[in-house]
Amino acid sequence: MKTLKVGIVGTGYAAKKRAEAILADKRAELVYVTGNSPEKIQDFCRTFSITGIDSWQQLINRAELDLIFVCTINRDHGAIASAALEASKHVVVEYPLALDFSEAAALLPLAASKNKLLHIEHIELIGGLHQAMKQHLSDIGNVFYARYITIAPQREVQASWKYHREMLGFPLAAALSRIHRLTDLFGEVETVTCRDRYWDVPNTDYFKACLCNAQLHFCNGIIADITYGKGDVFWHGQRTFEIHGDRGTLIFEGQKGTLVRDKEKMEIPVVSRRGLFTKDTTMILDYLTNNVPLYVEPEASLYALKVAEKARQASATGQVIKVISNN
Ligand code: NAP
Ligand code: BLA
Repeated sequence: MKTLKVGIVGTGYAAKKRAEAILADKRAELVYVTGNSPEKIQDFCRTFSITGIDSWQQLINRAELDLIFVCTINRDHGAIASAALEASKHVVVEYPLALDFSEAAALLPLAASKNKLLHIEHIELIGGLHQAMKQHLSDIGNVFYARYITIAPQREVQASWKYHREMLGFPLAAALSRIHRLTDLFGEVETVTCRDRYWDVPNTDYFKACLCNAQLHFCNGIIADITYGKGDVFWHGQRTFEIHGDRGTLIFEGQKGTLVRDKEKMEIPVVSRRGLFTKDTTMILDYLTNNVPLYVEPEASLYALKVAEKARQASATGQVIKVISNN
């Protein structure tokens, strides 16, 4: 069997996790990497004994490559994925597929026309928290309300892509897993409201903190609140997911899960968040070598991105925005 030759765009956390996973799997061979700075590319090449390339445009056109991992800043995902598909490569993108919904939507038919894989990583779905939540959803009766809060305080915020409006994108598109966890559990969304706020660094596109608060009204009547905040205005970190049903409540605080019912309070074990990029990489190679179906379809990621786009419109206009499934 031919080994799949792989190129990676990016040298950060996700890229390193991918490189480790590829090196540990005989079905693939890591060949090239490119990134944002020569020093980081060089370090990466030294660590993984591979070859550095100056630009992503050159990398995706290397004839010997079969598979490209897009592990760079959100702003560039769509352009790189598009060019890589045009060059007839299989493509894996760390979420989001693109920041712009229409740009992302065009990539699905492109992948199909090229007969190539387009996989958008959504490691949150294969993580312990989501699996535990799914497993226990039937224990709480009819769900009517969910609340998902992630707040990450950060002292001395540096000028990085994660605090830059264009490079990061709209917070709920950038942190797409927040919406995606909910659409995976509860299905289609009818309407969205949203407010966001930035604490800007004057005269730049950088900010030191942001807060984004959306409410999703699902077609089945469930209401869900999403709060996403990060930066130097926050002093207490939080990662809380609550689901309220008419027979019980599921509460996850960090990795600690609890089921509350009547007089009963039961602890729910949650598997750690480590190893998810490896799991995702293994499943990609299972698909490409043995046709084993992947755990998520690009359509599901695209739908979450559509809801994020509607949330962006809601916050820009202050209006309730409809999310209609056929546009
Ligand atoms: P990261 O560690 O900050 O790495 C970011 C990469 O982008 C680095 O190679 C960095 O290069 C490069 N970069 C920074 N500024 C750039 C610019 N202006 N132009 C071009 N490239 C630039 O971030 P990460 O956590 O790996 O995230 C990468 C992607 O994976 C993001 O889309 C993120 O949403 C997604 N993702 C990450 C995780 C996770 O657990 N980390 C999970 C799901 C999805 P330099 O260091 O040389 O600047
Ligand atoms: C998601 N983690 C992300 C994303 C970024 C980071 C940029 C994508 C955007 C988002 O959903 O917010 C970055 N995460 C970090 C950084 C740390 C971190 C810099 O925890 C610093 C410690 N990711 C990691 C580490 C783990 C990790 C160390 O960098 C866990 C051991 C897991 N990150 C992780 C998971 C997701 C994610 C599971 C998917 C999002 C989710 O679960 O909802």
